[in-house]
Amino acid sequence: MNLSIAPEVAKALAANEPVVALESTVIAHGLPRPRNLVTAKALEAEIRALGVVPATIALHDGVAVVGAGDVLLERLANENGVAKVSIRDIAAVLAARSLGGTTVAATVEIAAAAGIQVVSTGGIGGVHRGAERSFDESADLEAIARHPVVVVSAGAKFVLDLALTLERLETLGVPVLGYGTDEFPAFYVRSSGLRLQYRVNDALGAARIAREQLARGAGMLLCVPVSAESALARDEVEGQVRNAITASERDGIRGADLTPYLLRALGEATNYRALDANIALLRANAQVAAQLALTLCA
Ligand code: PSU
Ligand code: MN
Repeated sequence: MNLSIAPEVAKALAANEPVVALESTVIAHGLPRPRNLVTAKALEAEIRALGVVPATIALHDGVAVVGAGDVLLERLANENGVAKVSIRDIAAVLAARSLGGTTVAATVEIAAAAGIQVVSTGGIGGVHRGAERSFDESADLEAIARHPVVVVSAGAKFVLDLALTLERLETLGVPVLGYGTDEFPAFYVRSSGLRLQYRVNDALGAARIAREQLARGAGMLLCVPVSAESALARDEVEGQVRNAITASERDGIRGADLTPYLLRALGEATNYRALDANIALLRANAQVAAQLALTLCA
C-alpha cells in the first residue's frame, strides 16, 4: 500500500508533534449532504484549535491519502458512488484507483502504517443485533485489536448489540476506557447500563494506559459519552431502532450497507435530532482525541 502523506502531517510526525487521524466513511456514507462536508471541516478545525494536525484518511487514485485536502474532502462529501472501504476492500479499491471513504477499521490500519497513534470517530461499528444469525460483526473490532492506535469514540453505535460488542472486545484483548464514566456509552445515548472495567478522568489518565498498550503493538478504545445537552433518551431511540431494523430486514439490507441505512433511518425518525447528536459527539470526540495526542507527545 502506497501512502500519500500530506506535507503538514509528515512534518508533524517527523518532529514528534501531535496528529489525529479522522475516518472518511462518516463523510461519504454516515452523514447527509450538506452537513457532511461542514462537519468534516469542523472536525479538522476543532483539532487545529488545540494546536494538533488533523489527517483525514481516504483512498484515492491508487494510494492511501493521509491528510485529505479541501478538494478531496469535497469529493468525498458530494460525489455519488464513493466506495465504503473496510479492510477487506482496501486492496480492490486501491487497484481500481477509485475514491473510497475509509471506515474505522481501514483508517486504523492506515493510521498505524503512517505512525499516527490517535484516531477519532463518532461511534465504532460492532456486533449487530441478531449477529447469532447474520454473523454481522464490524471489522472495526479486530482492526483496533491488531494495530497500535487509540480510537476515540462515543462507544459503539446504538443500533448494535452493545453487550455482545463488549464481549467481543474483551476476547480480542481491547481495553475499553470510559472517559469520565463507568459505563459503556451508547452513541446518541449517554448510558447503556453496561459497566466498564476501566475509567479515566482526563487525557493524562488515558495516555498512561495508551503508552503501555501501544507499546504492546495493540490498540484500545477511549469512550466519551455524548454531552447531556445533545443526548437522546434511551427509551425513545430504542423503539426507533427496532423500527429501523425491521425496515432494513423488509428491504433486504445486509453487509456494508446496513450501518448507513440504519443511521439514515434514525435521523429521519427523530426529526434529525439523532443527526445533531451524531455531529455534536463527533466534535467532542475530536477535542478529546486532540488532547490525548498532545499528552502522548509531551
Ligand atoms: N461513526 C459515525 N458515523 C459513521 C461511522 C462511525 O458517527 O458513519 C462509520 C465508521 O466508519 C465505522 C462504520 O467504521 O460506520 C461501521 O460500519 P460497519 O458496521 O459496516 O463496519
Ligand atoms: Mn457489517
